[in-house]
Amino acid sequence: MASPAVKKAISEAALQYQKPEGKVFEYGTAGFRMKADLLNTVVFAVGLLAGLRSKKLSGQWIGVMVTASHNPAEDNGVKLVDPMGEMLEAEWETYATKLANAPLDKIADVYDELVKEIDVKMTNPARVVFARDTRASGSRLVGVLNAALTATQVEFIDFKYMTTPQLHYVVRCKNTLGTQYQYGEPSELGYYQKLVDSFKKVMRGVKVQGSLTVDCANGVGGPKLRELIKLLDTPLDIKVINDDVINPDSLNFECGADYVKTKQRAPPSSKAGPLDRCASLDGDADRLVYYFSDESNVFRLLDGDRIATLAASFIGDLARSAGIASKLKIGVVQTAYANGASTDYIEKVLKLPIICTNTGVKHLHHAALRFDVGVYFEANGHGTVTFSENALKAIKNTEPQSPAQQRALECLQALTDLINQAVGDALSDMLLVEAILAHKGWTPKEWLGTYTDLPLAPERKLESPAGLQGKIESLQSRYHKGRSFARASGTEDAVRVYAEAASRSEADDLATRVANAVREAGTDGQQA
Ligand code: 16G
Ligand code: MG
Repeated sequence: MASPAVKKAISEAALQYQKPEGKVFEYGTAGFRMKADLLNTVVFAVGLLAGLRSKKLSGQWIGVMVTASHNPAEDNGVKLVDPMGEMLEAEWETYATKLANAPLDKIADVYDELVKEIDVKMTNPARVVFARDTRASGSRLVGVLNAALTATQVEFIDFKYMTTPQLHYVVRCKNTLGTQYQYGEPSELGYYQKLVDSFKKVMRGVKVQGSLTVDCANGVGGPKLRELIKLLDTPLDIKVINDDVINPDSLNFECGADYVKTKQRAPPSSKAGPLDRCASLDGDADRLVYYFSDESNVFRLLDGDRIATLAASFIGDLARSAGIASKLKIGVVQTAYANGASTDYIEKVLKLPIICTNTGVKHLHHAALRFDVGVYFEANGHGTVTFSENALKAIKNTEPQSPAQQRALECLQALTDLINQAVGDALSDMLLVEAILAHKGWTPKEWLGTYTDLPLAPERKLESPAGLQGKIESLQSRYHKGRSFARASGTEDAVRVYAEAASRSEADDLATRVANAVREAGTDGQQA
């Protein structure tokens, strides 16, 4: 039971805020995300829950990230990070939803009911770390978070501005400190140091060709990338663009990974020449896509599917050179958004098993843990590689019989540090891609040449219910290599329609027909 003093403190603190009328909140794939001015009471509830989660887990550190990722500048959001840097356990999403919807004059009672329902030992310590992206509303929301944590007597550390993956890293470091699994120093500097040291080890004896232009979405990734570059005194020529965090409206505006992926074009601000490597981060730097324009100035995208195939092929080759391939189960995790050509390539050329999961990092991450080396990426650029304990042991304990084997083992070892295993991380993924391209001696054109994407139609958004699988399947069977699906968005009030086929016109046609079928099934659906 919560003490009367704590309940009183919660009630008093809560009354400073006003709950938006008639709004129902739901903790979804991206936590809570909406217009920033609606978020005060939601953030307050998340602060209360973070403390409870920590107490429930015997005082382990829990993270709270205030960000709305690739959304427009006027939005914001908040999500919880579990002790190993993973997404909040699914069952707790419902508790978050419950607290966020509690009327303010009852919130202390709902808190107390949750304490009983979850069976939280209130005498346990509670510890929380939090950070935010560069949105103007962030400081107000962090103030609200502070009020909730103070009311419930939670120990906390404010890490100020951080990328989402940096906060995940810090949470994992805090909870592994002093153990044999210590993940790194729990500080921003510790994060850079780990990346820089491991990148140098991976890069021993190889050189990066040409330069890389990185579009930072005018978000928190910009200043953080600049910090990283300062410490990376290697011959990596990185040109930073779209790193304006002063003008609040520039965030994600005509730039960033989401813009590039959905519009299938480079940000207008990009000055890169033909065949130059380019990359875009999203607003909180947990998504990464690459691209370039070819000799005919045609835009070429290298998205999450491409990063997955690149990483899987490289790690597979290294495992073979290191003589440990037979000990490791390497696999790839994708969602239905993965281009069919990438799936074919992984199965037929790389000969690796694939797991297909629902959209959302938590689903991919959990599936990846079923492999010794689990490469997971969403097509939109969220992803990373996980290494099992068995993999880490095999890499560490194998006695090399030749210099080549030794080099492969060293490289794998360094990769386990370079890759952020807590969560997908655009900065870490970027160094991974740069290292692999350098090892392979590949230009982006050679990377693109590994297979040919099936054409896809631009995504359709509809406001009506899904659930038309049979109809969709019969429609897609009429097209050569046709594949389509519709799903309810977890971040917007919309249904998304995806379609690919052997040619662009067939993909467009299929998308239109599926969209119509969804619309007919809906009440008053309309294309957005
Ligand atoms: C969230 C998810 C992302 C997913 C996207 C789908 C995380 C950290 N983020 O941004 O993985 O691709 O939602 O959005 O899990 P949608 O449901 O609106 O299509
Ligand atoms: Mg993001």
